[in-house]
Amino acid sequence: MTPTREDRFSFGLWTVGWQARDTFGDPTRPPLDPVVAVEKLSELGAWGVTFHDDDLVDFRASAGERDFAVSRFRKALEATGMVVPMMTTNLFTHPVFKDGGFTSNDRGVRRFALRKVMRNLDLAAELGASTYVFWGGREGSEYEGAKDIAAALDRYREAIDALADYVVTSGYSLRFAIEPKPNEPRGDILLPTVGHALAFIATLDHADMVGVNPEVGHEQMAGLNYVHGVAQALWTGKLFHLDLNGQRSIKFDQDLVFGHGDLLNAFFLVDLLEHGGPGGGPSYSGPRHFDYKPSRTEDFEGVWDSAAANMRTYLLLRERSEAYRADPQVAEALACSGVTALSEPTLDPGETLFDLRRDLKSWEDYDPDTAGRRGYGFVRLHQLAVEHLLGAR
Ligand code: GLT
Ligand code: MN
Ligand code: MN
Repeated sequence: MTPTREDRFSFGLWTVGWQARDTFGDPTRPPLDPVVAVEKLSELGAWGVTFHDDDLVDFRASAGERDFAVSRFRKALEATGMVVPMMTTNLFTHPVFKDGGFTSNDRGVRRFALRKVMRNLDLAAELGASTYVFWGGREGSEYEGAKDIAAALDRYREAIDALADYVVTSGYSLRFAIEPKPNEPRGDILLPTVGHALAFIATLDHADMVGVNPEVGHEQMAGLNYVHGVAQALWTGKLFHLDLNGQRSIKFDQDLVFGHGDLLNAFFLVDLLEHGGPGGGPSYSGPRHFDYKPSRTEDFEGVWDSAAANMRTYLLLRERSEAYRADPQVAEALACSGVTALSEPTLDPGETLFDLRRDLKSWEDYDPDTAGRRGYGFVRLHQLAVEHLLGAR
């Protein structure tokens, strides 16, 4: 269960570097040097590190300070072999963004936000990142009357279209991934779920280069099933990246260690990512990215323990999912439950609904009462998953 580079585990600098400042309390940990983060994560077996512009160097820093920070960071990457698979922009901390970046009611703020993203896109291309994430935590409102939602979506689209155009024109090979979240810090955030984001993406000029970055806790905050959201993103070819962590039910964003929330959902997630659906649906080959916050109670030892825990839990779940898949009783239960039969198209090849109307077996001779008495055996199937998860099989 030792992570290797092939596992493609990555962490945000803002995760292990979180100083644990919350709404009610001061930081409980000192700042963490990004270079130390790279070195420690590398030692633990991670493959990549991701960051916001301001995680590395404050956006108000001078050109000299910025160059110095970037070159130190680059040296740490070269020395460890760590890569930067994804980068993103902080459009939420500074007061200028209190009403949003791309969708602020203030046009000057919107133009400033575009500039802040552009300069970091240049750096992302320079560092070889392949994905650029957009988490619009401040794009939203507390009051219905305070935001014209149609106009805000127009401005959001305008921003993503313009930035995609900038990437294409600059010859960068970056793809965008929109990260949904229902609320926090705003009362309500635009593009609150995977479904909203997918519908928005379909309206974009460069829809082909924009996908989603779903986070476990964010879907669960909305009471949604993360595995279902990820499966639909995979099905549409839009799972460009993902944020793994843990969440306990509908409450504030907890950002717990992966698996420390809904463990069964995490099991089925790993099963889906690694193998695709039971009927052979698409699987995922991108980074396994952890976006968690080491709990406020932890010192630095706890920070590194929790970073390692994310990867170890993923590997344990992967091993459990392989045992589940290889179990002949599971195969039999899947068949009895009709799970695998769902892959068969409902109509025969070339068959139309006019042909179906002539098939007496489909209506005239079909007995819905008999069909309605069928047991699906889903509980037995699920218990097999629980037993594999508990190591009982
Ligand atoms: C922020 C947020 C995360 C996002 C990050 C990307 S920043 O910490 O809580 O979910 O993925 O901007
Ligand atoms: Mn996230
Ligand atoms: Mn989160």
